Amino acid sequence: MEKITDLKELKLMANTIRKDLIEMLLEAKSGHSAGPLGMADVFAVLYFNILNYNPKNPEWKERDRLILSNGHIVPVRYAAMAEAGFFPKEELKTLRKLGTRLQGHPHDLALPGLESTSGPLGQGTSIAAGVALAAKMDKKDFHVICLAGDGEINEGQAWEAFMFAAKNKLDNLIYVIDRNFIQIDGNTEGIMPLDPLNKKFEAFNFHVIELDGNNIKELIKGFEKAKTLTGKPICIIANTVPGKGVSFMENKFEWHGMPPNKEQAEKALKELNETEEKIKAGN
Ligand SMILES: Cc1ncc(C[n+]2csc(CCOP(=O)(O)OP(=O)(O)O)c2C)c(N)n1
Ligand SMILES: [Mg+2]
Repeated sequence: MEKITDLKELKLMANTIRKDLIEMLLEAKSGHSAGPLGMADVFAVLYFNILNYNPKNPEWKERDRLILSNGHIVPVRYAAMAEAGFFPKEELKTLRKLGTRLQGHPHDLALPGLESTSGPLGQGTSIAAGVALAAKMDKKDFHVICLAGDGEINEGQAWEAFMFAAKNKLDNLIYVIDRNFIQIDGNTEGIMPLDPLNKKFEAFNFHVIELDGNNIKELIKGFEKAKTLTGKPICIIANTVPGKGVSFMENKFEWHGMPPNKEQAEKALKELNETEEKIKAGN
């Protein structure tokens, strides 16, 4: 992959991914807005700084594995993959269309570069733990990065997999939680309180790193540190703002599973274009 180290370039990439997202969701007329926008910085950092992969050879055996457990945020992965050269950007407009490779939830067999099929929440944790254990048995030194939503870990299956990962000392597993405090129908702490989440993961024998998931510099530092930790699996609690970058979507759970209409998309793109100019000007 082509590594970008310049922070400004990475910020611009995250902003471009956000613009791609708005255009895709408008065209699809259905899909999720808040989670993907909130995770655009994480995806810019993963695909352009952290992950080892080859877009021209997606099955390369030594690649890092990115398991997307919260499958509903997959549009942000498609946008990052298109920017990274896995497929042409025009294909982004086929999101959720009949026969597309870009299904509303990731279909592993449809699109090279996805690592698992997901949508049913909780399952990706088990998949990732299994892949990490297999990597250890095969003496491979790639990392397995699993992304999950905070509401997602209401699912008991996730906690079974955490115990399994800790028991097997899967220090090649980096489990990233999108800590955005929303889920499908409200605030996470009102529906099923998760805090103190850091202490829960410590008690489950994970290394814990907490960071601002919308801060490119902190993300790079956090992932780099995570790669050096040993003896236990790693949990990165990434505090993000759902809907980040589009002011009228920020922190509103109603945007969990709703696309923008034409007027809203125009407003969002105007805002993101202004942000682009600000980043270019160095603010
Ligand atoms: C097993 C299962 N139960 C319910 C759903 C429906 N569902 C999809 S996303 C979601 C909310 C998950 O919350 P979170 O992971 O925090 O996602 P966010 O709203 O932050 O994007 C729910 C309940 C599902 N996909 N799978
Ligand atoms: Mg959430």
